[in-house]
Amino acid sequence: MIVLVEKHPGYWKIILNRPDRLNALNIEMHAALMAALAEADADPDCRALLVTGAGRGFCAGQDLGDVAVTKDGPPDLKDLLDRYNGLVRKLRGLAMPVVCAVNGVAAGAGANLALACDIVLAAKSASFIQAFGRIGLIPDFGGTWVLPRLVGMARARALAILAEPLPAERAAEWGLIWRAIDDDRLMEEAHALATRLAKQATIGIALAKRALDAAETNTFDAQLDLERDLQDEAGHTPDYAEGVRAFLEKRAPHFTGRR
Ligand code: LHQ
Repeated sequence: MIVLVEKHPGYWKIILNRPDRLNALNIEMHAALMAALAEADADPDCRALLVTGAGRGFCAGQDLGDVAVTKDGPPDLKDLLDRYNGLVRKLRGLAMPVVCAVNGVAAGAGANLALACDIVLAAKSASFIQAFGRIGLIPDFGGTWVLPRLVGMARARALAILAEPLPAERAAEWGLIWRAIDDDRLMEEAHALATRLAKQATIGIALAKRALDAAETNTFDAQLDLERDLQDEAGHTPDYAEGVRAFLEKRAPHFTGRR
């Protein structure tokens, strides 16, 4: 299986599984990943995702073996990018938290796949490479959008133009990712985080994600209105009632993630 899905209590672990190619993305992997995301999305018992890679790499981006220029000219990159865009839109739009455990090198679309997730943990030995420039391409999979927002335009430009590896610890210092973790602790910590998220107020988290995404383009005034509307929606969830009740009763809440 090119993408493995492990079902844990409350969350699914999605593993990119082409370790001999450093989990480079091909059409089959795109389809499998998209199917796994859609299935997770449709399962109310799946309240968080954990995405990682098999073997020593996280994901080396597009499989370059599939996109070589032939005597007939370049492949249809527009068509390919439509696929990429569908996948990253699906991932970012998921109404649940997505943790990424970057277990090794994340290059090209592989780096931006990780950066599309909500909370990115990386092994200290891992690195992020905007490798596109090395082959004459531009950062895609949302890279040109997300990079300047995460690390500022000066660093985004240097990352895109120089295409040098950014080690995980530096990526955490720069705010590109949440945390760099000792290699031998990465998966344990990632599972602990997914377990914790699977017990949180899922709808509230989904609404917070929506608000943060909208903030990228909204005016302050428009964002205040959106916060009012989404807060109203959150305030009507059973998890809000339970959260306040548990606080007042001085006990831990039991959230269901249901409407
Ligand atoms: C690979 C790949 C790979 C195939 C490692 N493909 N085999 C969108 C639309 C349209 C067109 C193109 O792209 C895009 C988006 C993109 O993602 S563009 C960017 C594509 N990715 C890259 O340019 C990265 C290419 N890979 C690398 O630069 C290196 O492999 C890195 C720095 C990731 C890792 O280096 P090493 O740790 O030294 O490993 P390696 O290079 O020895 O790779 C291990 C094997 O994996 C090797 O095969 P082999 O048969 O020699 O063992 C590589 O050929 C293969 N591999 N990346 N993207």
